[in-house]
Amino acid sequence: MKTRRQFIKISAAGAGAVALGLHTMKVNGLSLFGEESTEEAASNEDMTATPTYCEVCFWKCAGWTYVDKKGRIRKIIGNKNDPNSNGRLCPRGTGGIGMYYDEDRLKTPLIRETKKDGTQYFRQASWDEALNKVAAKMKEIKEKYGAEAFGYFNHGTPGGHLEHLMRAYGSATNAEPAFAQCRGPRSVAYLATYGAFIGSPECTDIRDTRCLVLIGSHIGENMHNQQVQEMSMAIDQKATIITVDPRFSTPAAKSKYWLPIKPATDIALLMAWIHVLIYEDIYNKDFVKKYTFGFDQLKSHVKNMTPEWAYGITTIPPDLIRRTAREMAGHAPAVVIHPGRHVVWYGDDTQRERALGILGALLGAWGKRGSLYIPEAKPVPKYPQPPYPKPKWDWKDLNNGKFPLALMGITTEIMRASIPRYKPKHLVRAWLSAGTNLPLSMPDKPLLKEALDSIEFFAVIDTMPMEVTGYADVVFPEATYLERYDFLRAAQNRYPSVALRMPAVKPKYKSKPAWWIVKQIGERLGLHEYFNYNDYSEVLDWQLKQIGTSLEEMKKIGVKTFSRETGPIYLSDNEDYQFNTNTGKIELYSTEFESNGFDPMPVYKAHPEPPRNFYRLIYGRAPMHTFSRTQNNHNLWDLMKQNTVWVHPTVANLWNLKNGQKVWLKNQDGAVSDFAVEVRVTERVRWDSVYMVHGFGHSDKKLTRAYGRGASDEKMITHYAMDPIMGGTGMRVNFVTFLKEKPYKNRKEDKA
Ligand SMILES: Nc1nc2c(c(=O)[nH]1)N[C@H]1C(S)=C(S)[C@@H](COP(=O)(O)OP(=O)(O)OC[C@H]3O[C@@H](n4cnc5c(=O)[nH]c(N)nc54)[C@H](O)[C@@H]3O)O[C@H]1N2
Ligand SMILES: Nc1nc2c(c(=O)[nH]1)N[C@H]1C(S)=C(S)[C@@H](COP(=O)(O)OP(=O)(O)OC[C@H]3O[C@@H](n4cnc5c(=O)[nH]c(N)nc54)[C@H](O)[C@@H]3O)O[C@H]1N2
Ligand code: SF4
Ligand SMILES: [Mo]
Repeated sequence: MKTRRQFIKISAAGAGAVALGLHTMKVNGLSLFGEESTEEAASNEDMTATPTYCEVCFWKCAGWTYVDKKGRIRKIIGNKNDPNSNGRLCPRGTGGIGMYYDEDRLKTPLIRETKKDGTQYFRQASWDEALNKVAAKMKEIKEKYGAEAFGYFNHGTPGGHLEHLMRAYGSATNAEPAFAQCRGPRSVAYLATYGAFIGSPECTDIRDTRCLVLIGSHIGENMHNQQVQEMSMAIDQKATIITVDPRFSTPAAKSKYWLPIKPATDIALLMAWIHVLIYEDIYNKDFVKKYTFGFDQLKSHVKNMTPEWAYGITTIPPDLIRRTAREMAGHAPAVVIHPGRHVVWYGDDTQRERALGILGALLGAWGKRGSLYIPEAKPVPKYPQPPYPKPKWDWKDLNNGKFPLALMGITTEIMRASIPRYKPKHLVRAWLSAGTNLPLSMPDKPLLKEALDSIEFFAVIDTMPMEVTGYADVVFPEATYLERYDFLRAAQNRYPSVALRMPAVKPKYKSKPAWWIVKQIGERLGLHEYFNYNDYSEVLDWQLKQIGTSLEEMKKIGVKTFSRETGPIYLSDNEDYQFNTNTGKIELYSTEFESNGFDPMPVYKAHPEPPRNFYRLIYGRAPMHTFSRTQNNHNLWDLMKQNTVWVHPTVANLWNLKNGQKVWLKNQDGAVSDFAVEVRVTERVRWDSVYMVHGFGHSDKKLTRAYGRGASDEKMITHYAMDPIMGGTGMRVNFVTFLKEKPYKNRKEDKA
């Protein structure tokens, strides 16, 4: 029997918390160094500015890092030529310096050891020892079971470097939470409907829209920079905003119409809107005739999906459904039906995304000013290296014929394939991860724990002692984004642009960039031809020269924009456009779904209701934090230290809960929150739901600021609804109740 993989709280021994000896400087109200200020602000002339793009979230805004004469990072500001940021960073981006100064950072490589009494702990190791250990394990796995048995989880830029190593090694057994826990359903639905992706940054023409329709998307709390800026322009230009959300979100407060929908019923509302457009004859006939396929089938499909029918399901009055549909039609085609981003809600999410795509097509809201524009990115040539070997099997084979339209690996399936009792077609024996904190981003903790107990080996590349590093056998400390070269950012936008990230300062402690870590491992595996450079700057310089610039020039400008090569941003009226679908048209009726045995047009199906005394757990973002990665960043911690649980006053009365009272949450499967969370009594959430900001409730003590603050939504998500089309895990299918008494005794670490 294998011993269980104990979660190790990284020991402070030798990792010594260092007094920073730095003083506070405030930028946009953020204290950058986390201590009281006596320091004079340095002027820009006294500092050097180096280009970067932000890694605090995945919008990847480009900016400048300012370093003073003493070599200290003093501020990060946006790059004016960058379309993603227009020269302004969001609070998280400005506070990104806190990632560099965080004294809890991983400082050296660590290796798991087991004492005679069975307790496990981390020992500091040299880079050589840690790299040798991982390379030896990779060799062993490859010899015994094939490289494919080494699975990996990746996200963000470090994840990209890890992917390069693993593909060169021979494995494509990978998944990232950014697909099956985020935007996977959107990608699959828009590909089937329009033959194209929405992409990131989303090609939403919010800046010039007349009507913005937000289904859950909580822009303003979801701080994706350019979208927030464009929404505020749209508000200034008096565009109509329609927000559908069971919670009075930040955009709901700016909206002409707020539709406080009963959660899990959006498909019914969308189909009723489609009904109104068709049966009131206010859809865009020319567009539908010219560009779409399956209108007649759609028309008869929605015949009975009237606003009165939807009212009974969604609780939105028929009159309001009609008025909002007419409002959209009145502004068409300058309407943005926002496709959302984190869209794994109820397991029928690909169908809901299809409904959004269909609604947009009926309004002709595609390729027109103020709707969805046609984005373009600059293709950056691949550095000359041999092609990757073809794995004998990959992530697709682990789906066992399920989820036929999945475009990327499915996290939960790789976990299941790591557990022998599930008798997977291929057993995954070891894992690597970079840039993802699986214990806080994956539903079904028991599955993750069982998978971790089953695998032979796990190595993690991270910057912080996060929950994920606690389960690793080897931990590699990565340098933060401010201390490293990285891939070029070739963002899609109205105009293509490329941005450079370069080190502003040397890596602190013994941290190293991911590109260096994977090169070291690769070379130990004999994969030299895939790492045919000494420094990543050589790769960048070569790539930049292929696209008409150079590293030298980019160091001065940071961002280069290019002219478009694929045609105009908007479609002209007399143009004929072939969509990359089976029929060459926008498929209102999806031939792809039909041939795979799925409903060719969306159908509303009822979802389970909360049991008595339970409330649906819904969650979202707060402007000053990103997922689980920023809670320990002192700048952002200053702005928001914990989450709360939003409870409607009726429910608060029923339970006699007071504002600010601490409670524990328990879900339908008996999972209890690790820490207490404060109640926020507010009419801004429906009575049938409670709301929490995701990312809090950290359980690793080494996160000295974030530990024990608030509760983790993830801990309450033991149940999820799999999307049969692409494997997304619908996560808003859990119900929680309140515990007023501490559910555990004598726990030293409990702060409540
Ligand atoms: N319950 C619940 N689950 C969710 C969500 C939710 O709202 N609620 N959201 C979902 C969504 S939309 C997404 S996209 C995923 C995101 O899920 P993840 O990809 O897991 O993102 P994070 O939680 O931010 O974890 C990022 C990890 O990367 C580390 N990190 C940060 N910067 C660097 C770096 O430069 N180098 C390295 N090597 N590591 C770094 C952080 O310390 C952290 O451990 O989560 C999904 N899961
Ligand atoms: N500040 C900040 N910004 C971020 C991120 C971050 O971590 N921090 N992460 C980024 C990433 S990767 C992503 S994917 C996006 C995610 O951001 P979005 O794509 O905007 O995420 P959603 O899950 O749609 O938004 C949550 C909203 O959905 C509402 N909601 C819950 N249930 C339902 C329902 O049944 N129907 C409807 N109509 N609404 C419902 C909630 O009340 C909440 O207001 O945010 C991005 N921006
Ligand atoms: S939106 Fe904010 S956190 Fe995200 S990349 Fe831009 S500045 Fe950074
Ligand atoms: Mo996401």
